[in-house]
Amino acid sequence: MFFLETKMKLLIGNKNYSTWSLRPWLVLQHFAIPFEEEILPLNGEGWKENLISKTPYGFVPVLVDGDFRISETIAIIEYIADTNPQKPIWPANTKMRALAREASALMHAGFNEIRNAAPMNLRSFHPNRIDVNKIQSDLDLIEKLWSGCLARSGGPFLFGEFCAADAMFAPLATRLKTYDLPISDVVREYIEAIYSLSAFQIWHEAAIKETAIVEMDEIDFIQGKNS
Ligand SMILES: N[C@@H](CCC(=O)N[C@@H](CS)C(=O)NCC(=O)O)C(=O)O
Repeated sequence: MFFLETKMKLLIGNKNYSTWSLRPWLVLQHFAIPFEEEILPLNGEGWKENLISKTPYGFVPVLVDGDFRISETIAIIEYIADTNPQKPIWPANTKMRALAREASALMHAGFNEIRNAAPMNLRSFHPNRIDVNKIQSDLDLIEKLWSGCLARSGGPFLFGEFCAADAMFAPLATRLKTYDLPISDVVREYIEAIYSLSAFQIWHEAAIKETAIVEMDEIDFIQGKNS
């Protein structure tokens, strides 16, 4: 008897802008888990209605595995890890795994200053546009968290080898670079490790070819709105 194994599908937003989509996509790609992707644009007429019709709650990413659909980035990554126990998606050591989940939870629930002020925009470079005073506490937390993890693991990633926690922080790493924010050498080196990852490079290459504009993620729009 033959069983036709269907590939999982990840529904994602525009690669230039969609931070949440990048995270599970990186996990699937880096750990060589077969998947297809479908882009649901976050721009253009009727984009939200399209999202609502194709996703459980109107947001991407969503992982589709046969007739099963799961949304929320953390839940998606946990599902990928549970269904691929042979892949080191989380650190093997129980305490390190707990700390990697702690870091991921911090990212999922926090860093609102920098998220609001400096949207991911992979094809752009916007130095001197962000008022650093307004995001200083997030920058301090990044320094503390990342340098602590890197000192403990020895790098190049937060827990040594690339894991789900690095995928969670990859969009934040791009924001630090895009807006040329003040960071230590340790943090700069970590950002370079993310940019050197072949899975990230594949996403990045596709992102910078995109031409669609998501206004709410453009710094001119955000700063115009807030001024
Ligand atoms: N908490 C969600 C956040 C998902 C999210 O906000 N996704 C954005 C794209 S990066 C989205 O779908 N935006 C559509 C909207 O704002 O209506 C997760 O963890 O996946």
